[in-house]
Amino acid sequence: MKSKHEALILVDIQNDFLPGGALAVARGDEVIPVANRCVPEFDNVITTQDWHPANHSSFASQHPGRHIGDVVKVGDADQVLWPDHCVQLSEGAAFADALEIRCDVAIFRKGTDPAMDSYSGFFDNGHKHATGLHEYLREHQIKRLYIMGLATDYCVKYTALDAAMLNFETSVLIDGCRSVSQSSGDLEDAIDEMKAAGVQIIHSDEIFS
Ligand code: VGL
Ligand code: ZN
Repeated sequence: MKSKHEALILVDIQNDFLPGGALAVARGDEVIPVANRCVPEFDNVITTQDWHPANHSSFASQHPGRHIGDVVKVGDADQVLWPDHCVQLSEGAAFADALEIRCDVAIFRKGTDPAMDSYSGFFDNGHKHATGLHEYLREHQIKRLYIMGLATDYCVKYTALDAAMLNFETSVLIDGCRSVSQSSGDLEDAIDEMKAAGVQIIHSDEIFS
């Protein structure tokens, strides 16, 4: 059992990121049994939930003539265009059915502003608006974070980078993550970037030792 100063953050384990979903991550369903093994070890379990309005500016459908995967300017920011996904209240936005989370889990929703995307569970991509996760962790005197979920190279990475920047001792449970990118180089880059920021990359078995 982990101490009360430690928390598990389950990033975006939602139907649309699973095989068959709108923004399917290859083998994304494989993170679920890892999460289900880890959850009982923690007093503090937090989930993030990608939670977009139907007209979200990260959706290629909102940019006539542009395609999924294109990068466009939204305001000052570069925005990768995605298929419509995780629309508020849709089945795709719901947590995976097989995910065994207790009713006391804290949920932080992100990507709710139509004009700004939010990969991190802490801040939007412009670092202007906070989700409340940082305050929540401070109030609960959490010092150490274990992060896993979907996707390694987007929401897991940016959540972990912000966690480290905010001075949490941060570990990513890498066997509990899957990446959007199909090219192994991009995944390696994401891992290197997290390590360089002081994030530990560990296997979930290590939390049981
Ligand atoms: C994510 C792309 C768009 C993620 C969310 O959860 O990694 N990726 N929205
Ligand atoms: Zn999204």
